[in-house]
Amino acid sequence: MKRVITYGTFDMLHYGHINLLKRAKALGDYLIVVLSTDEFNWSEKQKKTYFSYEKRKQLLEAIRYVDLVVPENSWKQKVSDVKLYQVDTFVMGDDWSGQFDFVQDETAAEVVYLPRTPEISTTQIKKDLNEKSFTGKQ
Ligand code: C2G
Repeated sequence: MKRVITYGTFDMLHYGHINLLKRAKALGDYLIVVLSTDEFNWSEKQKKTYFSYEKRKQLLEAIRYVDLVVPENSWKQKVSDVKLYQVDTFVMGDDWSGQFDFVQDETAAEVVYLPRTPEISTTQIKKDLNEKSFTGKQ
């Protein structure tokens, strides 16, 4: 069984996230998503998520590509996660390209960066919604 792992906030789940999860799962048989907790998002990424960890976890668990969702509490847990879950492939979108190559050096896992889906992001969704509500334009 080939195990794949990926990390993220996955707030306001959108098709860019789904595209990533679908391609990550296609690289193996079992996909583990390590989901940033609310505290981690706030303290480490200065992100205030729209949905709580529990809600974001519930959404991810409903996706056919996702087999397990566990919490991300620290930047420093990746190597131990990969070893703990006996991961073969570590996947991230290419906005992270090069940032996690150390995982390949310190574990048996291969690190893969996948192209991001263009033109969609949680930040963009929030911006568009704010503008529409402000101008009243549809
Ligand atoms: N993503 C994508 N295309 C988009 C938006 C996001 O492929 N249009 C990918 C990102 O590259 C990432 C994943 O979806 O691999 C989750 O994105 P975020 O929730 O924004 O995750 P991020 O804040 O980058 O957290 O320790 C790593 C961090 O937890 C990653």
